[in-house]
Amino acid sequence: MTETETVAVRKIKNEEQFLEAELDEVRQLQESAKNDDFKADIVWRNIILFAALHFGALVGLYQLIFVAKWPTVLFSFIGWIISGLGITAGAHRLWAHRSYKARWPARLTLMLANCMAFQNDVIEWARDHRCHHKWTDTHADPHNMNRGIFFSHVGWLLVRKHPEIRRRGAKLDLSDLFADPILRFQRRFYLPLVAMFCFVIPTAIPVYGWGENALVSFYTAAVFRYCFSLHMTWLINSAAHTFGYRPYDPTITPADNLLTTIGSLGEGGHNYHHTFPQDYRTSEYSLSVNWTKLTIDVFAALGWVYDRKVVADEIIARQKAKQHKGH
Ligand code: ST9
Ligand code: ZN
Ligand code: ZN
Repeated sequence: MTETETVAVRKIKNEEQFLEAELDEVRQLQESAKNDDFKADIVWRNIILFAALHFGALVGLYQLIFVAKWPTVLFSFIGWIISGLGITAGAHRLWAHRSYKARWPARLTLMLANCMAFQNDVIEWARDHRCHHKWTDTHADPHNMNRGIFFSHVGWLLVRKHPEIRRRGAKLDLSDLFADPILRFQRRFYLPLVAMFCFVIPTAIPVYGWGENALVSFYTAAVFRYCFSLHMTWLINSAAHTFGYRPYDPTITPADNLLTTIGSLGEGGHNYHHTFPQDYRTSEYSLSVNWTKLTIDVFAALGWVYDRKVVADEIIARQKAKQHKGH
């Protein structure tokens, strides 16, 4: 064996050992997640704020059905799409997974849409999401499914985080996120940006655009739209980790689910996504309702984004076939 070959073999062996150690760590975490008696500290401030938000959203739903002018209804619908894209195309596919590259006009647009979604700044969102993928269903996963469907849906936002999240999360490399001046700007001015893009502007447009009553506008286009979009997002952590098909890896909780795909603008191919997180489509199925993919493709046609990563069809087919061997 030549020296270069020996070095290459040693490198592969090191990598194998490293991967084995990582797997062991995840297995240990999964075991401890199943049987321990960790008690979480309730954050009453969040419970009160979310209760108020849901009360406001019910008022908004009533007004949307019985009171609001039809352009306000349409505008609330568009608000769900725009803010949703700030999460799906922005925080999720671009920043958390780096599944494509974006020039500044796309990053700025997505950052502002993301402020409309008000789901924590992108750096915090992507940090939690990287934890979710690396340590899925363990105590280091912020919305660990083993703590129940309510916890993974919203409960995780109502209690202090498990110390394992902070401990393991501190090891993540977030340098790419902090290197983006648009994300540093968002983090620095997050609350005023959210106030403007999630509440003030969505309330003002119906009022000045077509003479909607200001309160009706606030409850429908801001409060209801915000609360609805939150649930559509949270369903990916709860429903799409519970119900559906698991063609790519039957051993994990994430599942492919058409209903959550519709509500989340194309994010419900969750078994696929956890198997191939680097694919900018986040799903190879139900592409017809994958509005996020469509948007990224339109951005690409404008020259705003490039280098969209996809997993080759043969690899997808092989992965699927592997699961059905012997069944
Ligand atoms: C919201 C987010 O709703 C929803 C995300 C859903 C994700 C879904 C993913 C699915 C795929 C994509 C599908 C998209 C579909 C979209 C469809 C759209 C139509 N690593 O948090 P703190 C450290 S947000 C490393 O205060 P507590 C760190 O040092 C809703 N370190 O912990 C941190 O300090 P800093 C609106 C971490 O005190 C420090 O700990 N927002 C990590 O335990 C303290 O952090 C809210 O409601 C980590 N992962 O409080 C706010 N995490 O940040 C809710 C923390 O300065 N949040 N550290 O570096 C809170 O109030 C609090 O976070 C808490 C925990 C009470 C939950
Ligand atoms: Zn997931
Ligand atoms: Zn993801």
